[in-house]
Amino acid sequence: MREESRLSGAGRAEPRAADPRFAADVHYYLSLDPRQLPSHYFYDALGSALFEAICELPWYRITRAEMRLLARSAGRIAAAGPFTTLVELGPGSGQKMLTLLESDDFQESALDVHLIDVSARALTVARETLASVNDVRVVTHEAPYEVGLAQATAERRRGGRALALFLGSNIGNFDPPGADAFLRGLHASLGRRDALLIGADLAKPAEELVLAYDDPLGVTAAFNRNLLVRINQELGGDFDVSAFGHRAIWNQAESRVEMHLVSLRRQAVSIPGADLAFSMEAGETIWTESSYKYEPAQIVAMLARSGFRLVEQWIDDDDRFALTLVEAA
Ligand code: AVI
Repeated sequence: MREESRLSGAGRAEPRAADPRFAADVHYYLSLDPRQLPSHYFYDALGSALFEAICELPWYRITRAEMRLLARSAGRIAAAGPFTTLVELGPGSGQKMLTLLESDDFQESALDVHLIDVSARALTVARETLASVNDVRVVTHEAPYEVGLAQATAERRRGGRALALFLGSNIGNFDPPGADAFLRGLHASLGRRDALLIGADLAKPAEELVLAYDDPLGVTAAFNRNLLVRINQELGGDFDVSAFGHRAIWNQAESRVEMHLVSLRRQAVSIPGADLAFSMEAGETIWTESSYKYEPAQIVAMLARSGFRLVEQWIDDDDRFALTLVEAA
């Protein structure tokens, strides 16, 4: 749960009680050359709110493209069942699950819906979104994905099949070996004939991609810089947040958009909660995120390497996004 930061007499935020894993990761990743930070730390309360705002931006089209595809393909997805259990890893507001459940084809049988997230607040919002759907039992798991998925599949009805959803191109935030390992883990938790629906963004012209990750309103820049705010608040860091620029680049060779924070001047940084002090030169960067973009066949191949076979793939040609339905072989 988010703890409010407390201001000391000098007006400086005292560190909040920090997650020891966050402190260890900040120490490790900021000591690498080039300096890095893992992108999953973007999502504190403010970071999650900024991400929701990003999804509304006209230049960031992933969310809308995926919603269109879900509405269009819901009947075909349901026909690949019947499923008795739906499990969503990172349900966000619950709108995508709602789109599926509102389709007539999913309304024919009673369903258990499991929502998995480390954020209690996200789970509450998603549960409220789904409250109006009839004949659905919603179970929330405030847990890492692997833990929640194991709990959800252990609870499945005897003989019933599960459909897991991993949407929003979250797979793109893993590097290729990490994505393979993650998908292999999902495969190990699912039973034979269980299905996985995965949403992934496709490669497209560089200008479009850079605009999606460096928007003219500066929302993505704030999302990126908030990682430094979080380090200051939770680990007592003294990053001068305004002395960092936001940079988004398309790395064609690796097929990924990279986000970096660029130090605008030489500066000394101390982060007592992570037992770290260092200085940064003007122009030196912290690499904060990779967002891999795929070709449709690469997605199928990646899933096949982890033991899944293709059922069907749907492509949104306007915004170049793919929804891929596979079954555990
Ligand atoms: C959550 N994830 C899939 C987003 C993405 O597109 O990589 C996070 C994001 N970063 C910048 N804008 C959105």
